[in-house]
Amino acid sequence: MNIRRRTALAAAAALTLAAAWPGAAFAQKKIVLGFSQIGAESEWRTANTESVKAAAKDAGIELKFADAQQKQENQIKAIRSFIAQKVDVIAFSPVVESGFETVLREAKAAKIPVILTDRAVNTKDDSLYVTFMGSDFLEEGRKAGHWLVDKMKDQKGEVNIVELQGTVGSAPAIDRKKGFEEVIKADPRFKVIRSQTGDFTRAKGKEVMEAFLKAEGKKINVLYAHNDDMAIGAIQAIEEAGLKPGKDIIIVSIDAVKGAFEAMIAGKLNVTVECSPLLGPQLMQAVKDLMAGKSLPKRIVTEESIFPMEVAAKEFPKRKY
Ligand code: GZL
Repeated sequence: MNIRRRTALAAAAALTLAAAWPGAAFAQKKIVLGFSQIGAESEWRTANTESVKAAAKDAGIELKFADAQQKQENQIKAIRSFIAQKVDVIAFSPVVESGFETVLREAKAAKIPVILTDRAVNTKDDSLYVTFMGSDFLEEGRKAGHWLVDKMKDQKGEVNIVELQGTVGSAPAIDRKKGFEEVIKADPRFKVIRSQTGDFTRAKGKEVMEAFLKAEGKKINVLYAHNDDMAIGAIQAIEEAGLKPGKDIIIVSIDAVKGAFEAMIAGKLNVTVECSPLLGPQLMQAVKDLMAGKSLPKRIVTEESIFPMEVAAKEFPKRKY
């Protein structure tokens, strides 16, 4: 039975009961949302979790929250558990783009709608999810590329770039790499001389940057990090190598979390492209609309900005994550 029919029947039943038993306070059945979160790998992810939990509370939605510790098998397990519990809606941020089709088919067979938040899945069958809400990662990569091309416009000679990629196979890592390269390929001075995953974490970002510095040393002009946490880890490695982050090595990053603003104010990070984690309110509104039988757009894009170090001190007090 589809959502629309189920909701109409529930409303009719409630009205009948209310008429037969006036004065009884019928508490509207609470919507139950099952949410599978990737983990707690970065400041961004922590802010995203806080936004989802606070918004569920404000919306009066019962939230069943599962943290997957960045493991796909844990997300699949959580989604199967939500299906078994017969939740009303399932939402999740897929840790990687592939490998979710089977479990999404199981949710469809159980007539439980699925909302993708933050990251997308790579599927030809878009009936497996109702909507995907989140950033345009390709555009974030392009913004990073355009900022760097402009920053280096008067620089003579080669611009040697090392790249810290996000989680292998994840939508943000794939598209931030693609969008950045789309822009810099127009100028032969720009060369990505090393590129490796730092898995979106500070610890791995530092470790990989140490290896880049050992291999390439003073040849490195620019670091492009797919998120601020890896950039902050890399900043530690650059300083431990006796170099000045933000000066000897220009650093371009993405997310615009608090740590990035603190690094820019200290002159150690040059720019961060905004990627908002504050998806909670939008998600709860989508859940409510879905349960009210409204249709949702297939894609809801979050509008975002870019913050160079020159504006960091002015913008920092206004930041919400
Ligand atoms: C982007 C999000 C990424 C962030 C990282 O929407 O999926 O995952 O850029 C986070 O900080 O770990």
